[in-house]
Amino acid sequence: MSSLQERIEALKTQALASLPKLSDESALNDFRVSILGKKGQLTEILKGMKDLSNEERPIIGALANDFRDKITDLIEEKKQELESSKLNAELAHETLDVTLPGNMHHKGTRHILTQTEEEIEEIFLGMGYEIVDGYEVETDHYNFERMNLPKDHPARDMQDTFYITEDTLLRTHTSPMQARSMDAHDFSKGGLRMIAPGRVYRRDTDDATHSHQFHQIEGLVVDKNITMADLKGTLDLVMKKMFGQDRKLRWRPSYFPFTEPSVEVDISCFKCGGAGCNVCKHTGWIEILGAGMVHPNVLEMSGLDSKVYSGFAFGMGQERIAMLRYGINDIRGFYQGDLRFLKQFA
Ligand code: 2U9
Repeated sequence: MSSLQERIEALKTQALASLPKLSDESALNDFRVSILGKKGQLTEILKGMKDLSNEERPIIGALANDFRDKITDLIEEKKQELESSKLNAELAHETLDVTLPGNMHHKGTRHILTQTEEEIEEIFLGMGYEIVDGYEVETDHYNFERMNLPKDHPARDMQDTFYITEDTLLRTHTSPMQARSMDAHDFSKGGLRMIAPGRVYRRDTDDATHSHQFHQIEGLVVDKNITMADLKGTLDLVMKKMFGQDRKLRWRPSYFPFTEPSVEVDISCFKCGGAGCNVCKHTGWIEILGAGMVHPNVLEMSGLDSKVYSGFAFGMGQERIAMLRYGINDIRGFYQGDLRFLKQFA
């Protein structure tokens, strides 16, 4: 037997004995390099091939190739074995106990005023109204002048507010958005139907029923031939959707500078049906909103001919609606962020 053959056999014996003892991938890699690498033992042995006779060379070559193929296969097998036992060990270690209690995630809810607003918006969207969001900081012009409340008008006293400059203020109603919408609307393409929900401000002393900030939803319809019958029909439908199909509406004359004629609207009590209870203060009726036909001056200030165009407008307070509905007796609850209050309306 040539010495190369002996060396290959010896290497094979030694390699086959060591391979099963390897316990990790890094040791396996070192093992591979020590045999098959550029400076590995097999490579070193094969350098002696050049000194062999022509008869010996193919025999030793075949032996070396067999050994290289076998050890390469065995190394690959060992690699797979090490990988799967590593994975099994990790899986055994990371076992998930599905019986452990989870972490509680507290789910919030929309604020009761948001819920009230969205419910009313849905009703008007269904009737083809636009919803217009707008500025809380307004000009004197849009908040008062355009609402037919010139500088010396006594009704300004009821809507005193917070002034930023002499001409810039926190809006006292959402009406400026209606005026802005009228300005922007192209009446040659048809009438305007819109509601403007949002926060408004007034100079007030906060108590259970008053707040210096509250939320309104105002509506406006302007087109040719709009009459009080349209106003009555619309509000009758909306109030029935909100408070029940059995509701009756009562219309009382009133005064607002921006509407003429103006009305205040009561609904028959949704709790007692009109017999008298604590909700309706034993009158059978609940004051729910104000409304009227848009004052000709207000139309004219938007550039509309009040002999051709007419409109109706209305306004209601979101807090008042929610308070009546849910028996809330202190308006301050809406703004304090107390979860005990808010969670009741989940
Ligand atoms: C334009 C023309 C007319 C809006 C109107 C009321 C009647 C009204 C109050 C209800 C309770 C305010 O929240 S509240 O205090 N609102 O009674 N609002 S008519 O009239 C308009 C608005 C804009 C251009």
